[in-house]
Amino acid sequence: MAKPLRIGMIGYGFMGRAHSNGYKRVSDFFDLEYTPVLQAVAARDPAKAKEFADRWGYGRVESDWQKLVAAPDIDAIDICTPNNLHAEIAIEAAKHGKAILCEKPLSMDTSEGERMVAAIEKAGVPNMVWYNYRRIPAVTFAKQIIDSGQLGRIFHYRANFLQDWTISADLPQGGAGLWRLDAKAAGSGVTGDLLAHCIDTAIWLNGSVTDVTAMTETFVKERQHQLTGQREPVTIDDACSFLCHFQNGSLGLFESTRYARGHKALYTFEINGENMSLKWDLHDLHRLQVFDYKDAGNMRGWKSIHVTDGDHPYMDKWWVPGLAIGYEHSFVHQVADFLEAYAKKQPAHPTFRDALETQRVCDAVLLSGKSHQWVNV
Ligand code: NAI
Ligand code: SOE
Repeated sequence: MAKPLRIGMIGYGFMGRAHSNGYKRVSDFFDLEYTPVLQAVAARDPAKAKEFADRWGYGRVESDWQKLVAAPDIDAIDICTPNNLHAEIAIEAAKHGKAILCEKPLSMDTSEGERMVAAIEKAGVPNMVWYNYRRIPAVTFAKQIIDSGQLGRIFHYRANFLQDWTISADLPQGGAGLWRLDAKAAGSGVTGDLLAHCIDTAIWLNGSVTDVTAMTETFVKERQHQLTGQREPVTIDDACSFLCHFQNGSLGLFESTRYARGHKALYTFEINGENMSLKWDLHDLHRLQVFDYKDAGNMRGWKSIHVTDGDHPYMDKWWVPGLAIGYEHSFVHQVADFLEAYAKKQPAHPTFRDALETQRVCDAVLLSGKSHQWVNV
């Protein structure tokens, strides 16, 4: 019988649901030494928290997160709150010796991230950050192909994360649902929210970024704040594009915006090596596009691999070849990988330290956006 890992969840919004689904599904499909137990959820609104707990099967509700991180019946704290609470909760949870799973971006900025890494490493607690796109089978498969060396020397890496939900100048900022527009809650705009995913995947697939030059823009300069009722300056980046060098000598090109009319969550990346190129698109998440220069000349072309076979990453745990899984399964996979690492007392990637590297790139990008200079990471 699997041993319990008792989860204390903080925040019951979008990610609270995505993670809860991951915890609930994982042991049905993966054979693991530990199984998550939905022990308790903490949130400020007791009625809403109770409704969430009842729906998802959490054992009890705590009125504030401080009680949850100190509770003796909790093994792991899952941080699903807006970004400005990640550090405080993680540092406190580390003091209580809890394992910590934290949503992305790790922190509001690099210095806060460094304090978090110092705290969790001092406490020696298991830790992981939810950069879940790594766990989409086609993305993990791209990693396997790249690591096999088949691409040869890498020349280019490019990624986009495009949305369109903040175009209206009437949209308020701050508070429930709109904290992403308020720099005090989010830290930054698209850089920390969307490019952080692209940067995490890029570092994982293509290695470290050495320096960056960026362009940022805030298209709507003032918005009504939901909490104060006042019109206040908008200080997040609405759009951000940057160029970079990777340590392996390749060149990077990244773009993210919430003003690309028609795009809801278009995350794409492409990597070009001397022998092979790979590209992926979140809207067609099961497919990995591959161009292999080693194919016979008259047969060369982009092929589209449907990553659903039993020998593709994670897919032997699901249905029969050809049948699809989706976005939510990336969280199931991340829970499975965390539990496996937890049982073996090994790091679960991306660790807080891995995510700090992404944070450093984000900060360099934001600094370059202001200074209009190249910035070393
Ligand atoms: P959300 O707004 O849907 O939910 C946030 C939750 O935090 C709400 O339940 C809210 O009541 C709670 N909360 C706020 N202040 C609190 C406090 N003081 N104590 C306890 N609970 C508090 O936000 P969402 O979309 O779930 O985002 C949460 C985190 O997840 C963010 O860091 C975000 O960047 C990240 N995220 C990651 C995604 C991914 O792809 N890995 C996708 C969406 C969000
Ligand atoms: C923003 O709309 C958002 O939910 C991000 O916060 C997530 O990290 C991204 O995965 C999807 O878009």
